[in-house]
Amino acid sequence: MKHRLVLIKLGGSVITYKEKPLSANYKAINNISKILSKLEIPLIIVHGGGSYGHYWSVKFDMHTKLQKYPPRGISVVHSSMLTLNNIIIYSLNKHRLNPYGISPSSFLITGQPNSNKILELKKMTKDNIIPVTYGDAVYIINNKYSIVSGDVLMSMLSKILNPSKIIFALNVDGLYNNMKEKKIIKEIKFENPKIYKNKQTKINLINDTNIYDVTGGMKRKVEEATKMAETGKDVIFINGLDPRQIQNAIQDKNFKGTIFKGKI
Ligand code: IP8
Repeated sequence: MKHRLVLIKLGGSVITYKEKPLSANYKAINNISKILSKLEIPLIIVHGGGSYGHYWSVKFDMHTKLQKYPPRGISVVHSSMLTLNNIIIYSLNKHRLNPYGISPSSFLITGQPNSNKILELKKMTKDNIIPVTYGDAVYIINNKYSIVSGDVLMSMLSKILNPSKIIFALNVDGLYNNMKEKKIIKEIKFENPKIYKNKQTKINLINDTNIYDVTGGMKRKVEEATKMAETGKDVIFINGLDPRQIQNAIQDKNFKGTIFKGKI
């Protein structure tokens, strides 16, 4: 097996029903597991909070800002993320893959990525293991905590692991040109960082339909994708509810979605 690492983020809106507290989309999770089980590719999965982590974060008024939060909130947010992580692990296992749940606290020190710990994840993929990490409530410093988004973890991991593919599985087909026409923007080129950033800012305002999201929804994803593209990596947005698109994107086939072309 050629060692081409794929880093994939399963969005909370794909793996859960975001409007319904604590409800996993088992069908979507199983469909994704099924597709992944056919691919035989070294993989690291990051997943979002959806109606698990975000639901409790909103209840306890917790967000990405570094501050002291109620211990009950920290515990309940984390516990709900463990539950969701376990649902994904169970599904991947059922499809005879070898997932391994990893708390982001195990590779973050004072909120910063620890390279050695992160490099271990890549080493694990060589043993046919799939590390599965997630956005979470994380201890940062001086008894202050923060909700760390899975999107931010994607940037951190990609910087250190240099994956061959970076994929965000969303509940939409990609970035729309506008909400009226809903035409998918196929490619966003990084010709000129300034134009590129302006383009992003405009796009940011589009297709953010999340009712509750403490980490920034689509806007955050676009920001993180832009950061990754800035380091020369292509980033792909596809619809995770249509897992064939995940397969197509991973196997270099035509896919329906948006590609942020990395800066050359
Ligand atoms: O859904 C946030 O992760 P995201 C996780 O990837 C929590 O932004 C705990 C809300």
